[in-house]
Amino acid sequence: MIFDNKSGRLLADLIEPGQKATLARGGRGGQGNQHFATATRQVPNFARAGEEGQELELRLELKLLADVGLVGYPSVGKSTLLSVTTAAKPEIAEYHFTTLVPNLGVVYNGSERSFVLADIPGLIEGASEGVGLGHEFLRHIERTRLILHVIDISGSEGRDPFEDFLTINRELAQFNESLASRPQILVLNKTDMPGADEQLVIFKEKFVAWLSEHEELTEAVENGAYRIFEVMAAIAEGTRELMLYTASILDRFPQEVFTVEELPQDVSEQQAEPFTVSIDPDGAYNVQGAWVKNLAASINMTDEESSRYFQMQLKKKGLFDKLREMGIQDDDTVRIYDFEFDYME
Ligand SMILES: Nc1nc2c(ncn2[C@@H]2O[C@H](COP(=O)(O)OP(=O)(O)OP(=O)(O)O)[C@@H](O)[C@H]2O)c(=O)[nH]1
Ligand SMILES: [Mg+2]
Repeated sequence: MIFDNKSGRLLADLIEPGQKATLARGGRGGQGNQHFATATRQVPNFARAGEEGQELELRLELKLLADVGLVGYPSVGKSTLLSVTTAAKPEIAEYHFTTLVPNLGVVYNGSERSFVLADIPGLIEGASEGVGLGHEFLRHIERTRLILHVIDISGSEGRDPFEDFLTINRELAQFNESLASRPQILVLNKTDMPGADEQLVIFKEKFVAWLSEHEELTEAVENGAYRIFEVMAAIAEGTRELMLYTASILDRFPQEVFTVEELPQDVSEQQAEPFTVSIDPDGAYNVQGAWVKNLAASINMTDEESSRYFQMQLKKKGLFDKLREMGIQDDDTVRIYDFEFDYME
């Protein structure tokens, strides 16, 4: 995604390989002195400098293009899930924030639709305000169609699994409302651990109550989201069913489309006024503008032919008409950047 750094406007959103966008145009090229050569003037003393191009300060943002994103607390088993369902080999360990950068894998499901699965670093409370690592990576799941919300259902780290679910959802909402409304599938992992069975019962009760309070999710539920899958990622138990199901409902959920704003004007429009004229305190007529500046810079004023060419260009662009309109008199001074000359009707 390419943003204008000053205004923050999104100027281009490149999502296909090889896609291109022109954001700043170059100026018209210059012409060397040979361009002005004639039979009698083989080595002209003047050339025309090129026009200035457009300048823009851009901010480029990389976003992974995954269909499905894995989110959850640290150490709940996101990377483990990625490793048993794709060919990716992410690092897996029992300490928090094992995953430091997002990992991608492709889930192949035989004849079912294959899809790209993104594993991002664990989120913790406060991630959207910069605590923990996850905030940096949430943008990578902004384009996903579906989120697999992984939860340690055994509560092995002493947290309440349902509170985890709510906390992570709050994190998503704080980062971006549209991420909060991204349909989810709940992946209750570590069902092999002590305590998991009891927690499962409690979790499901709370979840059913929660769902009934969220009418805005009805459509997503009807399309197959907000189902619970119980897995043991470590031994790939239940993971194949999970991925087959994910593939089967994926295309019911669209990928978020970002609005690209209109490109800035091109150079010719930007320089529609070739010059502006103002009157300096000393009474001189001051001519300014990119076009005239370029022209003046390219002219060798000591060369008679060159200065004639310069005057002809100014006349063509209507400078003298403009000066007359402003009431210029013979012997008044005209100032064009480094040059000054006396006006003579
Ligand atoms: N008992 C049990 N342990 C599991 C299961 N799945 C994963 N683990 C373990 O949980 C720990 C964390 O797993 P990871 O896959 O690294 O967790 P993560 O969510 O990617 O963690 P971060 O990258 O730190 O956010 C590892 O020690 C895994 O072996 C499971 O089904 N049962
Ligand atoms: Mg991980």
